[in-house]
Amino acid sequence: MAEVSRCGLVALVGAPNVGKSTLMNALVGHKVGIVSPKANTTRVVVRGVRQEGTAQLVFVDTPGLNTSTKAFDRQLVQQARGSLADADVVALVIDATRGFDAQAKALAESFAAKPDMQVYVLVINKMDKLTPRSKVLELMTAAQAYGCFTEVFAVSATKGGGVDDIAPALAKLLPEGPWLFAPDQATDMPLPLRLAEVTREKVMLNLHEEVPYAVGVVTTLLADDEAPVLVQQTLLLARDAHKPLVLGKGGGMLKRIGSAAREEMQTLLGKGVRLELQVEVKPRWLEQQNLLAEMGVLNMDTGDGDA
Ligand SMILES: Nc1nc2c(ncn2[C@@H]2O[C@H](COP(=O)(O)OP(=O)(O)OP(=O)(O)O)[C@@H](O)[C@H]2O)c(=O)[nH]1
Ligand SMILES: [Mg+2]
Repeated sequence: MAEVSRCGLVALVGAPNVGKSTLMNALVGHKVGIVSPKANTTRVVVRGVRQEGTAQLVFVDTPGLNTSTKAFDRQLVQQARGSLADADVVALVIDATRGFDAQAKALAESFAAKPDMQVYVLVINKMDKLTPRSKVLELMTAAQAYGCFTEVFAVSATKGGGVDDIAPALAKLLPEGPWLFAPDQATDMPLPLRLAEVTREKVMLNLHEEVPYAVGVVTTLLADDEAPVLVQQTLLLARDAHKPLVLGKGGGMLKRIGSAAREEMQTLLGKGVRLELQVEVKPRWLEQQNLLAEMGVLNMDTGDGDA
């Protein structure tokens, strides 16, 4: 007898920096979401697809939930909460070394208050950093006490340990239904946005303190019928004072960002890329809805973030 097809959304939620995007990339087997050591790297809700037997798991990586009151950060949190509400399975990701910190605790308590509303699982990530490893037992006991987690996984998203157990277990929890994506599609993120995110990751990795958070990246031209593929992007800066830092001495910083981004774009596209970056100071870009939508921070279809 043929097995039924299953398909569902698995939202990865949690505090900033716990490794949600790294985990999603490991689960999908492709780099679809950007990663950096800095908190609040993800600004865009990214979907990544994985086939597991007859099931299609659609992972939804979300911006880390934080308690910032800044309008821009609130929009990110709203996006993350929207994805959480739509999901068939909610995977709370925690950092093993931080355990149930205030953010994770608040989420776990909210799940425990409505245990039948969705299926909840817990992913204890960064196990490679936990010493002694036996400390995980305390976390497992704490998880059990919430009474809402159907499964608990202890993994290392960077080293790979335990990650392979997640998809088969989650596949069984998904509802029956037709697949939403073509089997070879890793993400539904539009290519111009995906390429802008590649550059933003290099911005996050190379610039420091408040500067990278005030930079937005927009792809203004993508000519993929040309060889090499031509990509033009604009880095939007919120402050004039950031310009010398983003450009660097003799333009060196921008060159470094550009060449790292170009290299990754070539790997992604499997073709040569010519990347042209320009920098524009646009003090209010963080409030401009059209720019935010272009960067995927706002979902135009649902009008999210209008508040
Ligand atoms: N040691 C170790 N580091 C990890 C692991 N998973 C992720 N990291 C690192 O943790 C940092 C944050 O990873 P991200 O995947 O960007 O975290 P995130 O939860 O998506 O963060 P936000 O998007 O800011 O909410 C990066 O430096 C990762 O390399 C892990 O299993 N072990
Ligand atoms: Mg992330």
